[in-house]
Amino acid sequence: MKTTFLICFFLLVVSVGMDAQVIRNPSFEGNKGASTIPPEWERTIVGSTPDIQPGYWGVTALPADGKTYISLITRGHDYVTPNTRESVQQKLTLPLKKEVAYQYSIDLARSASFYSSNDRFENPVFLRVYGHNGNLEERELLWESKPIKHESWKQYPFIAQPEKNSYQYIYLEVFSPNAPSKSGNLLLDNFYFYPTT
Ligand SMILES: [Ca+2]
Repeated sequence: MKTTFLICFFLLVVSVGMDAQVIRNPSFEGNKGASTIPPEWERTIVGSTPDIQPGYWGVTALPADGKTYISLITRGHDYVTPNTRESVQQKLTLPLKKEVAYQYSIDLARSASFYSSNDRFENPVFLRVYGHNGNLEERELLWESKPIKHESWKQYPFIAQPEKNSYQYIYLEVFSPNAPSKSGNLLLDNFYFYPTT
């Protein structure tokens, strides 16, 4: 019994240590659907309605990892709700600490087809990764991708190092690289944290 307790305690300590900055459900696995979000992830702002793909809005790409992934869109200047964007976030088990460098990678792609009955969302967009503590007005940009034009998955390694504060939330949002903004999409999968210890 004592041995079992010690083993359990050791595993708990190890798991807590290794849990820091680990992304839960990093592969965005969940029940496919429009305007739905995978377990462990949260909606952010009104009008942000990510989808669990493939199978919706003409998106057919196979997952980079597992069975599902998510899509985020921008709505252009000529859309009924113009210049709006989708995003997702996760409250981390332990915060991203100020002035600590965390190594991640994420797989990104663009779907050549992404449409509703009246609109198309097929322009390239880019991803921004932020940290925040519940107030989006005070979020800090940690990394941004280039505009994602390719339709096959590519892995993007990046370093997230908060400079202003420590952050409880990691927040992913897409932007149009154009002015005026255009409607576009981004597919996201396999958001991976690389422990450095
Ligand atoms: Ca996946």
